[in-house]
Amino acid sequence: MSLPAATGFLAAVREGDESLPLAALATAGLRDDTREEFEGRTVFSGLVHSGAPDGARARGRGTSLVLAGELYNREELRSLLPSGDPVGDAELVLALFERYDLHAFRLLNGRFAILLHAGPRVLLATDHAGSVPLYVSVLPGRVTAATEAKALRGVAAGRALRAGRAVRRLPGVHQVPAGTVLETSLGSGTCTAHRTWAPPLQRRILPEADAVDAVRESLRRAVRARSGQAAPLVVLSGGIDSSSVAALAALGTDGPIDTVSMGTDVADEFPQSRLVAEHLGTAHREITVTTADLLRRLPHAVWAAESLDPDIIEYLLPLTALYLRLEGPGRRILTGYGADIPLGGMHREDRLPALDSALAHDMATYDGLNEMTPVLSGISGHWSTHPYWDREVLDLLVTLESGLKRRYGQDKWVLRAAMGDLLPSQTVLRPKLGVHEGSGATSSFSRLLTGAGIEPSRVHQAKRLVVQELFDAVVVAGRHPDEVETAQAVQSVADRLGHRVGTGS
Ligand code: AMP
Ligand code: PCX
Ligand code: MG
Repeated sequence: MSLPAATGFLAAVREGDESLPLAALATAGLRDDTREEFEGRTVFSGLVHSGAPDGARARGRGTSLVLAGELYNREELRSLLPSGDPVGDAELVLALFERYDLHAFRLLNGRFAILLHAGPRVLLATDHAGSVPLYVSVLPGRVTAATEAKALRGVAAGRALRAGRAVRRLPGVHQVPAGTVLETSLGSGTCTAHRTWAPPLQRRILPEADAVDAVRESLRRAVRARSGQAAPLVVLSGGIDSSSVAALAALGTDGPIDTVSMGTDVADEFPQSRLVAEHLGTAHREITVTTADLLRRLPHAVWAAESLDPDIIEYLLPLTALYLRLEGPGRRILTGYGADIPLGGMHREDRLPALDSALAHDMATYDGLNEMTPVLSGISGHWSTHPYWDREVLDLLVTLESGLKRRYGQDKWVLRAAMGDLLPSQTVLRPKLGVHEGSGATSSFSRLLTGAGIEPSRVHQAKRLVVQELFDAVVVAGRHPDEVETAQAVQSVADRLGHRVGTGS
């Protein structure tokens, strides 16, 4: 099986046998809706799956669990249990829960969202990075949760939870924080958040060679754990992050892996990615999206990511457009996304204190941005995964002292040094170019706004408002993004901003 058993869910636990309208998710795939009774409680689960939904559910004595996503340290986890026991990831987590209770979630390295019901307790768990978003609405006797906020629009307004993050204009809907188990008591609806992972604050000192070896080995394991049975597909920009993932995936796969690079009519990184593809002998494809089509995908990016951050939406826009162009059966996609956060790659100056500050800030603020949501590729039936945000890789990269990250005038030095022998030297030395720059997404979006009469100084503010407008349409109002026009949202924002200037308010 190349995709996880389930890639998304909507689930509910009710006291009594109330029925529940099971709403649609943007994540594409087969749908399996199940209803089970447990001593006066009803558990519903609607899964988006790829042919074997049973692997995403587990049932014990008075307990049940649904899991969207996958685990990356299965062997380690199995070693904690009597041999030959659980098969699927859902069963594995439930068996660990029986042994460790909610502390089981501290053991997991994965990309998942989980609802676990154990008698009157309902636990909602995210992975360390919150990489599979999880939303919840809680009322006494009723807990409803989903991997997409829009699936909870029709649910009666839940109570305000201090333990979660309120979602814009969806009263009573909260997002479960990253690396958290939210423990709910079904009868009273009270919630307690238990943190299961936190970004490390300390920094480690390692000799160059040890740091380089550790980075190479941990990244190799993360890529291997994510590669699946069939050849994976790597979304390749030809930068050091994605090229390293492709190189390690190729090293661990019999036969060629697949790579794909996207560009637009204004910008692409085709020559740089072709160089890597040829070096690694991958089956490589180039996909060109016109700028008009790229901008038309803004509602889809917001629909999938459910993010209100205009910068994040700009990074995700070209990837959304790329995934939507990948036809055929669902693929397992590896990306280099996220490397720049623990390595300070977006930071373009030489001073270490500034690099450390940027890193500390990024590690303290990633939660809730949804930049690694699987829904981005899920809307076209694919499954994406991010080796740099593997729990072990991330712990290592964050903690390395910043002098290993910026060294000899290079950014992300430790990664470049670790991959030196597997990639062309041009690739190893290539300076960072963000996906929003390499595809022209930032400049195209800016031009769209200035073309609508928005002053350059207000473009960033206008982007934020356009994203909010799109969020209100495709998440809050539940409209399909094919029916929502970017141009209309831009016009409405231009009118609002114009009006404010005109009236001086
Ligand atoms: P970045 O860190 O900005 O290069 O982008 C994050 C990730 O998105 C990269 O590591 C690649 O996996 C992917 N990506 C970026 N640009 C492209 C592109 N032009 N074509 C395909 N994938 C890309
Ligand atoms: N990236 C980064 C992520 C950047 C921003 N996220 C954050 N600070 N939480 C990466 O791939 O690491 C680019 C384009 O660079 C997206
Ligand atoms: Mg990158």
